[in-house]
Amino acid sequence: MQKITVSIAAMLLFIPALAFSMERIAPPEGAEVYFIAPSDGETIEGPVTVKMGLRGMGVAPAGVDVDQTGHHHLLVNLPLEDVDLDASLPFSDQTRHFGGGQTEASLDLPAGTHTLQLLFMDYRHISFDPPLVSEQITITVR
Ligand SMILES: [Cu+2]
Repeated sequence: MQKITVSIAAMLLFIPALAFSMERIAPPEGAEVYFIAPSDGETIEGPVTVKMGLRGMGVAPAGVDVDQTGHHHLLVNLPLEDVDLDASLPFSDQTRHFGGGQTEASLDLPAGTHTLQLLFMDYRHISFDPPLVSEQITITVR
């Protein structure tokens, strides 16, 4: 009985530590995120089809904690320097989540020039350390 009490006490101590831990995870060696489409400098008739590429890791839905997986995010007209990589990424038009595990998306963007950058994050929407980002590309929507 005493053993059970001790185990439960240990679990109660451990659970809050897990819930609030925002330690960033190191990605596997050689993991890479990149655009399959569009290409940098491309002029496109909207809507824009974005195809997200990933090497060396797997895609899993948000909230599913499987080792060496995560989900795609797209920064729209937002420089990486403006993202707090130690916090959970907010949901906005500039920070889009593909938490269903999507690798392709259709974007409605107004006519003009836009920058796009992929950011691959873990099941908690937290960046890996170092961050897994694509190059930032610039497209023009007609
Ligand atoms: Cu997310």
